[in-house]
Amino acid sequence: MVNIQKAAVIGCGFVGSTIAYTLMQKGTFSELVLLDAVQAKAEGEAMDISHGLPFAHAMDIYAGSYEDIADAAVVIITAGANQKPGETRLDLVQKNSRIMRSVIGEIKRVGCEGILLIVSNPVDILTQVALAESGFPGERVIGSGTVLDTARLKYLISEKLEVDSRNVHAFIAGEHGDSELAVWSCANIYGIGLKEFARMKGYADFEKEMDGIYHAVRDSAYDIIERKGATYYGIGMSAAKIAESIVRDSHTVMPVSVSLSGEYGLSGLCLSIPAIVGRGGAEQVLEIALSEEELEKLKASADELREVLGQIRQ
Ligand code: 6V0
Repeated sequence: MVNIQKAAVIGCGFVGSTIAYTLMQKGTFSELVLLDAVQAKAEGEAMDISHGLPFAHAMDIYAGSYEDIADAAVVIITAGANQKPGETRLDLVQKNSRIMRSVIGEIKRVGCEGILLIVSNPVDILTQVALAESGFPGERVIGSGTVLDTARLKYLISEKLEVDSRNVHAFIAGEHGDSELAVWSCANIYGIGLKEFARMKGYADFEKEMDGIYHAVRDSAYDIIERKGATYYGIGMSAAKIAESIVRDSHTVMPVSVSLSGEYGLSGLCLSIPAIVGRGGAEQVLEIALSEEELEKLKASADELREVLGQIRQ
């Protein structure tokens, strides 16, 4: 049995605790279970976040066990290790894959039937690991993918064009990482083509600005980590929005990381493509007419992910 009013966050570091805090403020769920390998961390976060409840919505937030999450509708996984000095990216992938497998093993053991929302990095690889390990149907295992990158893209476009970021419709697809791509062919401001809108705002040639925006989006995490050591507010809002779309069954279109089965000629891996997100998870993967260049970039991004998947399977 799934309790649609209940969610769980596994891994209560910077990211997990920020997601929990965001969910508390939004009042999306009535029960939120926090879990961490360090039980005291989950307990401390549950206490601290609960102290905001008199200013928000009534709900129950507590540090629990895997048994407590058996009926959660959404299980958000942020557990993971950070890269240590001297450690390669592949070492980290292997370490986090092991963590993901053990977390999924516990989720299966308690018979959880909720939607898994994977946030730990590398998110596309770990979504694939979670999918394979859980044996759940593809729509029930979602990665936060490029939802955060898309928010960054919308924000940077809005800054450049001096328009409300909620009027910006544009998205990032592919890997949540260096090979991601901006799908400019679909970008518009309130239905007005991006370049046409830019012309109205006095840009004779917006192409150069678009290139700068893409690079700023792609390198955002590096730029933030260099300054403050971690990123968590943007992903907090992104993951909360995905969870909200599931619990409210809102059928929101978002570029989540999903298992592809033939769409865009790709299969056997997870990457970000706009999908309709509702109570069933990623209910429909949308096959959008991409430009030839975008399709090529998407396939190149898939190749990068396949290479890493091949290495961790060895
Ligand atoms: P953090 O602050 O080190 O927190 C990780 C937490 O996971 C710690 O509290 C650990 O104790 C806990 N943990 C480790 N192993 C387990 C386990 N087996 N079971 C339960 N808990 C465990 O890291 P932070 O919160 O900053 O980042 C978490 C993950 O999110 C990392 O992989 C980041 O790279 C990733 N991010 C993903 C983003 C995205 O867009 N998908 C964005 C930002 C960060």
